[in-house]
Amino acid sequence: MHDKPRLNRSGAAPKIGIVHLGPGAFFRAFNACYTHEVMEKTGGDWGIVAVSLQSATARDQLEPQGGVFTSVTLEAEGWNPSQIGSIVRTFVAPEDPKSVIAAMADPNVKIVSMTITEKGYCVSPVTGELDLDHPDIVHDLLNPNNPRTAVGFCVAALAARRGVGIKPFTILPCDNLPSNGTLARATIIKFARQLDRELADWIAETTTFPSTMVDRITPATTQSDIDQLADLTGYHDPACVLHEGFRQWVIEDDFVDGHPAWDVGGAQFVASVEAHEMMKLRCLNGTHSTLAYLGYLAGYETIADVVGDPDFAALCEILWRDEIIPTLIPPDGENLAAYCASLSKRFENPAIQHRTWQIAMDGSQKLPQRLLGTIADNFDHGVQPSGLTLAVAGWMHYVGAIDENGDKIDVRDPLSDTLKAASESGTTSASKVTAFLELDEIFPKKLAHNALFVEHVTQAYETLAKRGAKGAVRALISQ
Ligand code: CS2
Repeated sequence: MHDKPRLNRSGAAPKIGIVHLGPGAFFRAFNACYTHEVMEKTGGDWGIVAVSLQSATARDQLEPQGGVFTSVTLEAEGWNPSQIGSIVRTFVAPEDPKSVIAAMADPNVKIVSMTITEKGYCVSPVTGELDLDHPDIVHDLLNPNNPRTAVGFCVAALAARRGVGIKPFTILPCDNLPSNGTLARATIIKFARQLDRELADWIAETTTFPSTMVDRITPATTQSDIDQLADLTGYHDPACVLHEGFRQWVIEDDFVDGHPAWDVGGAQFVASVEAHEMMKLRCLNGTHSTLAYLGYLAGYETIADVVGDPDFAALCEILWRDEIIPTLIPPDGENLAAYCASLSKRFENPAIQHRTWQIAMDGSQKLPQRLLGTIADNFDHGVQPSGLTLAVAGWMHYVGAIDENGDKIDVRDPLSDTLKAASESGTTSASKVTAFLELDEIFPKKLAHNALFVEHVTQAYETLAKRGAKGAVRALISQ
């Protein structure tokens, strides 16, 4: 334990105006910082009640220090810490769901935002709709006043607000999913319709669900980070977050009852975020996942380590130039080549210890919007995307949970058992790849039945088996 005093709030906490679901590192490095800055600069009652839907970690880190935490910007000159005071309370939903619903039903709460990761939306990848057979959704439909999911809590709170005649809140998804607002709207209305058609109609008519694009590279905080910060500041702060200086927030301007002036912190309010979302999901997250799987298999610990290998840096350039940028429409004001050049610099940042293992998590939930859509678009335009196909083959090897040295990989994925079984199907690359492609909760049938894709991903899988990730990347960039 530290001999340093615990960080704590000095002065009054802001009045609450936002409930946020998913108080993880990204939320603290992103939403909480923007909102803190708005209140510092322009005031406003935008204090945040943070709600963890599962773990007590964030609550146990934040409550003892009044919700205040340290945001550390990792700059070339070193660490730049600043204290963030926008979080006022932190709840652990399973401990007291009724208090969470009450907090969301408070008439002063105008926004419910969320960073619940891709799997938090309980969407069936096959239908793209709310999965009514998802065990937590089944539970919440049977126990609507004692929910477990973001969908369940939003509908219970909206029902409470409707019941006492107050307007709804705006629901603001902040996860790496295309059209995340549209997705949240569809899932919440579908869930509500199972319970009460009139409630569902009220939500559809009165509630707004703006989509957003969010971007700030934020590695998981380590104990070493906490210790180093304590030495730097003299305070013990287990809730601290470390992140790059870059950040970008593009938000559809569609709010029921106002919003913080996040644009004072550089956020952009637009009519549609679709082009920004596609640019970011494909250019950043697509290459992130590519580097994570192939880089991990090649033995690299962090993204900076991976792009420090010239062959992997060259692979990124090929992906951006030949396989990703051609599938995109540039958002207004953005130059895609320049955007990717800036990504290259961001990935190279040695101060950002962003582990390939962390980014490799939940690939079954990430691949469709980061890689598979881009691959399908390439094929639709007569292009064989060999780099992205190698990335998919790399993922297949990664989820086989044995690395190139024969050591176990700690694969974190909701479908890890299913994926392991697919990797053990038969003894040939073709049989294993076929088993993966039959997983229609990941691979759209059109792509899984594309003979060219099947042929090339099988070849890539075989090349990885024979030559390893470094050999396979070297071969690809030498073509
Ligand atoms: C990363 C993202 O962990 C991952 O999957 O690709 O968290 C990435 O760091 C952010 O989207 C950057 O904005």
